[in-house]
Amino acid sequence: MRTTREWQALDAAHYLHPFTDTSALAARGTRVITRAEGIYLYDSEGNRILDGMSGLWCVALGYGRRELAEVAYRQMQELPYYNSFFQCANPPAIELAARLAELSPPHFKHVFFTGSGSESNDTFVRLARRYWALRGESERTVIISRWNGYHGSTMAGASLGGMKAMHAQGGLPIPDIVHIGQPYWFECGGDLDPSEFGLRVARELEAKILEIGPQRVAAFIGEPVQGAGGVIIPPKTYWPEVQRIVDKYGILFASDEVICGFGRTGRWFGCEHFGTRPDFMTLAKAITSGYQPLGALMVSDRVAEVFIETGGEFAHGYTYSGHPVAAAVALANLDILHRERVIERVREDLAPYWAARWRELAAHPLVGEARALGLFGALELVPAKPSRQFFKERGTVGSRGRDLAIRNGLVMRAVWDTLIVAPPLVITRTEIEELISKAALTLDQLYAGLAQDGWLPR
Ligand code: PXG
Repeated sequence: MRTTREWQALDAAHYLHPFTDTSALAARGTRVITRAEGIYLYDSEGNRILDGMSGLWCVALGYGRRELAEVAYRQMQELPYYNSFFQCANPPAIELAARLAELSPPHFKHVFFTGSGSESNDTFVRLARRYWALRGESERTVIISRWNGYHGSTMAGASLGGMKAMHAQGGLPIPDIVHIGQPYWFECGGDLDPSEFGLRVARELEAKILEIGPQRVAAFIGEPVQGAGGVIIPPKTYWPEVQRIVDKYGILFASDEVICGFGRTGRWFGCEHFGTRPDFMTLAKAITSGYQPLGALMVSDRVAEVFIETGGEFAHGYTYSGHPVAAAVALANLDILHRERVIERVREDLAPYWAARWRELAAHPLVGEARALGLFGALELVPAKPSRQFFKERGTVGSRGRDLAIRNGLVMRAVWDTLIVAPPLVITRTEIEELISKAALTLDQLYAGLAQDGWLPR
């Protein structure tokens, strides 16, 4: 085995990391994660770290599930790969298609397989535009999305996303993708109460449709809860109003379930938690608990019927669409989610406990708001409560908090000055207590450090 220093040197010499400042990382040295068990990661220095982010929002069942490894091993021996292009399929992919149809809301019976969330969203863009073309409305090409949404890193995924820093690199968004405001009350709500704000921001969708011309709008896409944007839980009024508007204008609606899908909210899908009726669901991440890369696009009957009845080839697909090993692992992952009643346990037992404990962190002088839903958590760090003003150099305090958390043995993610967590769905109450106490310790240390450095009002 190499030493940490050797790995860091090789990494710095050759490895370009996603969403990373390469020279800063090279100076600091990458953290090498060597193994994991349950909800804990172990790095090459032997540190044990509670994984508050489920890998990257995906490891729902936690690490070290032998059953998933064995299924992959057997499938690799039986049939490691074959494509789904030339009138072929394989048993795990067929079984998974049927299983997803069974799990999804009843108006979903068809699925298109991909290798990731980004590819699922790209597939949505192509399918939505093709749907309108098949219906003889080929001028309907515009897709409406939201600022600060995250839908992936491919050209279409990053275009749908509302991250301006991503658009600035590489000439995005691609044509006919436009953005409206996000339901982020803490930052954007001003003097409105959350429910008024939820309605106001939902109605930006209607205003945008009218501005573009309803006959030009193909679809709207949104995450039920924005994950990478900072665990933004919309006011209760938001989604019903969005649903009313997409229904009124008959435009297609995609629920990006890449993070919310498979139990994060306490329901199988985030749209079920919020009561919306999307035409598409984009899936990835926890579909395999991250043990294999896999994505999928669920297609509603309304859309699938047009494709099937009109016929003709949909000229789109990936080498790994319907990968047999990924599909076999997904099936086993879904079996375990059922057998261990993981999602029911989140909904009925863990989520209420989690929400109560997490929201207590709002008593800390640095925390302007502590949001929780299902097994999501977010802390808004502010210099002076109850004002919802952020720190001046936005992002510095959050990163400092995240670094302290790691030193305390807890992975949290910083989105500017919002600290977020989304632990594995199999976390226990005792482990929740450990997570909360590590988060509280981190807040205390951060507060003391900021006070010392003159960041806090006296
Ligand atoms: N949609 C949503 C809602 C996502 O969160 C994607 C699509 C894209 O999935 P792929 O599999 O192509 O990465 C995502 C991915 C973060 C972070 O820092 C979040 C994601 C990816 C990378 C980083 O929170 N989510």
